[in-house]
Amino acid sequence: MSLEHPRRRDLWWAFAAISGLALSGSGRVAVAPRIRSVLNAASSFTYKMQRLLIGAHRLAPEYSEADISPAFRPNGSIDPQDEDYLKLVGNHFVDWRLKVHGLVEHELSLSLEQLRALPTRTQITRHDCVEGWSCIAKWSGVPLSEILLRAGVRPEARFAIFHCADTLDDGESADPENIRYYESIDLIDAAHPQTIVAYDMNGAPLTVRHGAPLRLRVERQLGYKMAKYIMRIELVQSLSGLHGGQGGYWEDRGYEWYAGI
Ligand SMILES: Nc1nc2c(c(=O)[nH]1)N[C@H]1C(S)=C(S)[C@@H](COP(=O)(O)O)O[C@H]1N2
Ligand SMILES: [Mo]
Repeated sequence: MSLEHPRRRDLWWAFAAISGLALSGSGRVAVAPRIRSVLNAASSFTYKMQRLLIGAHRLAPEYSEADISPAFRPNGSIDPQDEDYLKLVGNHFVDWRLKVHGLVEHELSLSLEQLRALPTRTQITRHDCVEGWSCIAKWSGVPLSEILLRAGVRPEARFAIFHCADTLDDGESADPENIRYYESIDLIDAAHPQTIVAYDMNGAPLTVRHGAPLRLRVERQLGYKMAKYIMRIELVQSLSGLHGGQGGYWEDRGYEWYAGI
């Protein structure tokens, strides 16, 4: 019974969402714009069904204040030395803007102040690194769906790419642009209620080691998906034209693109 219930609920949701999509063209059924845009963006019926059936709605566990780890381990880049980033740090990110571009109706350029004025979500979640450690923290930020709603996702878009400020020198690439950290998620995860771009950690602005001024939280996936030092969010149809073509810095080096927990 306990196994059946969520599955049936997801089936109903899939059915409702897809029939809603079919009817929405006639204007008779109002479907939440963010869900409609995600479903429009999915290229095939099979993709829609598969993605919905593995649980578009499932929430990652949330914890209480008492569970917050006393020390949250920083990992990967913790002190980027890129010149453009150091300039932004030097001026307390007053000149930093989040650019939202690619397959959108309206390009956005948002200051931290503007981001803080948008709807907020706070969540206490567990971060699992692929290396085998976990930490719990409280994250506050803007649901990515709220940003995408304002940018307007074009129907061809299927993925959101997060372009980061930090260069990881793997000694292999001659072009520094190829070794800037980047990550991507599909539009189902982009619309998930726990997918936020976070500016606060445990009630204080993000520190540099944890990704200041803005980092992704995509709570149903592993730590390497949680892009820190976000500079741009780009909506694209395909991941193949970008860097190594696998959708992320670590994916280009052999990690799974969908890093489900
Ligand atoms: N820009 C950027 N984002 C990144 C990384 C990185 O090196 N650069 N490392 C990833 C990995 S492997 C993990 S586990 C988490 C670590 O986040 P933390 O430093 O807040 O613990 O960030 C992820 N996001
Ligand atoms: Mo990680």
